[in-house]
Amino acid sequence: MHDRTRRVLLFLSLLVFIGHSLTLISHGHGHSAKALAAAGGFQSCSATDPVSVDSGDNDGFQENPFDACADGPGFALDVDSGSSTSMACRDLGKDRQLFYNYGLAIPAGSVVDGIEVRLDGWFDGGVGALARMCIELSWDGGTTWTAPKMTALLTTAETTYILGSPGDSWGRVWQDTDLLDFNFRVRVTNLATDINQDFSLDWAAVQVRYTAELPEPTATLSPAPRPSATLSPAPIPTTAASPPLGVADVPPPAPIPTATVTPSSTGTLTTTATSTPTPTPTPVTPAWRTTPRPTPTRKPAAKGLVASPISGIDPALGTALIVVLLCFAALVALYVTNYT
Ligand SMILES: [Ca+2]
Ligand SMILES: [Ca+2]
Ligand SMILES: [Ca+2]
Repeated sequence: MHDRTRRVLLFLSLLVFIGHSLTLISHGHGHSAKALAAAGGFQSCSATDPVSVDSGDNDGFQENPFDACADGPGFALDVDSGSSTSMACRDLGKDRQLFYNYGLAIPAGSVVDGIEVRLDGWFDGGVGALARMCIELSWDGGTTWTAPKMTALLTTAETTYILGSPGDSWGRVWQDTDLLDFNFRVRVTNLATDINQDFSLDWAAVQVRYTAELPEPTATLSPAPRPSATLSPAPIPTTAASPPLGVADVPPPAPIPTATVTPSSTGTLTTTATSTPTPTPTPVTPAWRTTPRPTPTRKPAAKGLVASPISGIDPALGTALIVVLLCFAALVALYVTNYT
């Protein structure tokens, strides 16, 4: 295959390759933002305080309250809870305890789908005694509270109660900042039909389920990879006059302007093999690394003069040299004639 043909084919292949890369890149854009639903698992508090005003005995879980910030081994205890026998969560005669600093931070702009509160609790029981626990949530440090939710009736064995659900946002739309430690609070209220009941709480945990918007993928134009070696090497020429494949990085030989047009035996003018480089084996580099060779040109001879076939000397200059030589010869002849 002729060098020029190979170069053209390689150039077209590169164009197709680059175009395909750009198509793939353009198809990678335009994704719509995706939403990611997530739940961080039940989280433990790291702070707790009793509610000391209008809350029964005003001492909440007065024994080991911080033990309710971990699932085992200890537990918080509210002895002889409350000062009333009401079973209403907002009754002022009930002991209450705050739990907070849950570390519930979620990505800005996320939508809170649901909040679940887990209570591992029990009570000491008694003939005919009924007991429950209530949960309320605050988003402003305890100033405002959601409507309360109650557990089922407690038993005398530790039992896990889940209040809320993955899709229950407790009657409000939460901002992501509402869950930050300085805003979010859990309030536990102990209800019993007897003011001598003891309440035990092993763990008061919170899990938030939310949907986060994933950021739009950044559009970046990556450069097309360099063509691999399998694309580039040209097939080995089959003509005898073609130079063999050799060591790469050897510069190609300078063109030898020996191209001549000679009549063939058929009488038609054809370009003979003399227009090709010397048959001396010469290494060539792969096609993609070679630089275009200058095309040998043959200047037309000046009218009335014979073109210098190989030397490359300008005919006009050759003529001038001949004239100078003839003049010099004439001077020598004159000198010889006059002085010998
Ligand atoms: Ca108490
Ligand atoms: Ca437990
Ligand atoms: Ca515990």
